[in-house]
Amino acid sequence: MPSEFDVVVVGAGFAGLYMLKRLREQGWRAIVFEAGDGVGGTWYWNRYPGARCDVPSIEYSFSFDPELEQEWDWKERYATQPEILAYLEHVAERYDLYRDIRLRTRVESAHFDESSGRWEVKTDDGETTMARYVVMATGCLSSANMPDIPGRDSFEGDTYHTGRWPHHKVDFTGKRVAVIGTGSSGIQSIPLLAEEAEQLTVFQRTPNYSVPAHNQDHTPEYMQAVKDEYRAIRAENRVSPIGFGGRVRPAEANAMDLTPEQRAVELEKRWEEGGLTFLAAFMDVVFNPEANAQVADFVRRKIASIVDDPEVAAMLSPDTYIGCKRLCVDTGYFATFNRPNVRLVDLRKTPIVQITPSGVRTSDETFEFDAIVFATGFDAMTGTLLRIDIQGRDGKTLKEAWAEGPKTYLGLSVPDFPNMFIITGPGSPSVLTNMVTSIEQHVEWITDCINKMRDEGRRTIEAKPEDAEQWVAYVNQIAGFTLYTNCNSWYLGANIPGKPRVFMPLFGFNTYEDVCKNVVEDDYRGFVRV
Ligand code: NA7
Repeated sequence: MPSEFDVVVVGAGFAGLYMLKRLREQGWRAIVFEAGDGVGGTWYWNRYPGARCDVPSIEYSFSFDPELEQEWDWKERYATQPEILAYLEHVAERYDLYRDIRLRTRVESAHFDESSGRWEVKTDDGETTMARYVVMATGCLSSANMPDIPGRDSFEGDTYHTGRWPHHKVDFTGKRVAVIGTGSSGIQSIPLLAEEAEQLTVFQRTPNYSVPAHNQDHTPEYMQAVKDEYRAIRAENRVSPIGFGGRVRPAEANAMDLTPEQRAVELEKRWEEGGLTFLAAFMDVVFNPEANAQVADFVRRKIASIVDDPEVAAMLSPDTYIGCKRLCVDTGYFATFNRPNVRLVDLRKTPIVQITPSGVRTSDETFEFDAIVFATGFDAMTGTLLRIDIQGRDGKTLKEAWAEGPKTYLGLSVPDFPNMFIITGPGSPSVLTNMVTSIEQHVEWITDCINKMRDEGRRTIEAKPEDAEQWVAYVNQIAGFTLYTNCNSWYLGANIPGKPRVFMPLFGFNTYEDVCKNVVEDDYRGFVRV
């Protein structure tokens, strides 16, 4: 006999944990299925050396309970993966969530049963669960991308992916190590791997912009000052376009309205402050190519000043718009290339031809390695959802529905998939924001929505196809005002061969939240509710 619940939640990261807490408070019977051995989602899997959040720790945390934020002391400006994981485990224990979380249980399929108006969810332990609602709390960066390089599996040394790092300490002492990929995960791990490995060879396809983290320990006085003002900080984040940085000086001018000297002063100040809000130096950085070029040039000059060898500095200098791929935040990344045991290989000049049993062959050279680290990212935003066999009305699969790219209404709901919600799905601000702010907003919206369904005695809710079409067009129209669509980023699905190129996240958290509220006030405009 299948088990019966009101709601199945898939995933026990930030999103799944808060979803469960909230559902339980509202009297729903919910169960969470989680493939990992523990809670934490992204922060459970990404255990590579140097893994940290690039949003300040005091903001990358739950705001839903003032007591929780008062009792937790964040140790550093940017929290490490172990600290974030410990926080999420604390949350799971504090609210007694574990009793409704089934760990080591992967959801294989979710089919909507037309006659009962319920979802039939099958898990890899052979169990079937029926539920009125399904909430996909599956995360945006949870399906590791292992590129299909010829000979990949023939390598006889050790192979790692940053997003699937072992749970034990990996010791690279005395080893010849390759890193493939220079996104955020590569940029965070390379300085630490270089300290340990005998030789580190970095295979770079696209150079990336990175700004210094200037990470530091929090003093007790600083944490107390934050706690004294926490409510105000949270409120500011909730009306910010990126869901954090409410206390950071906002941009005051367009870059091109300033003199070169004024621009340099502002950029130097931001560089010294460190962090992602470097991009907020001027109002037009992500909108105006000329303004963007000023900021990009500044970073390229910084790279040239840090890296001793001009040829290596040139290889490390990005030539795309800054911010177009997610900006990275590092500790000593560029300086790492001054170490005698570190070498950079430019794959645009000499691509990888093959992985061999003993290493890597490029068009120019053969390398021998003891270990290869794939820092090659994720099938972002849609990968995890599409790996589950999800079927809505009339057996329509999510794969079919999204053949030309993801189509959602508000990033929350998909036509023909009634009573299924996605937390921070494609078409919502998600990865262009502080994920925790976006997650909280979605969890609260979904709970309010299904509470209202219950109050009104309704059985199903689903997005109207025409509203989803319009929403996708709107998301792309907004993206079109920015420079975000101009490079091969995972925002666009361009990192995965064959993936449709559609800009997936929506720029502007605060305006998005207003739209979500208006939809509700307008009697769930764009949804069919029965
Ligand atoms: P990213 O940012 O997607 O970076 C992946 C890197 O791997 C990037 O440099 C890619 O080059 C490179 N890559 C991917 N496939 C290949 C192949 N086949 N050959 C060589 N190089 C390859 O993933 P991260 O894990 O670093 O970061 C993801 C997010 O996590 C990040 O944005 C933060 O939000 C946190 P490319 O640029 O595609 O040429």
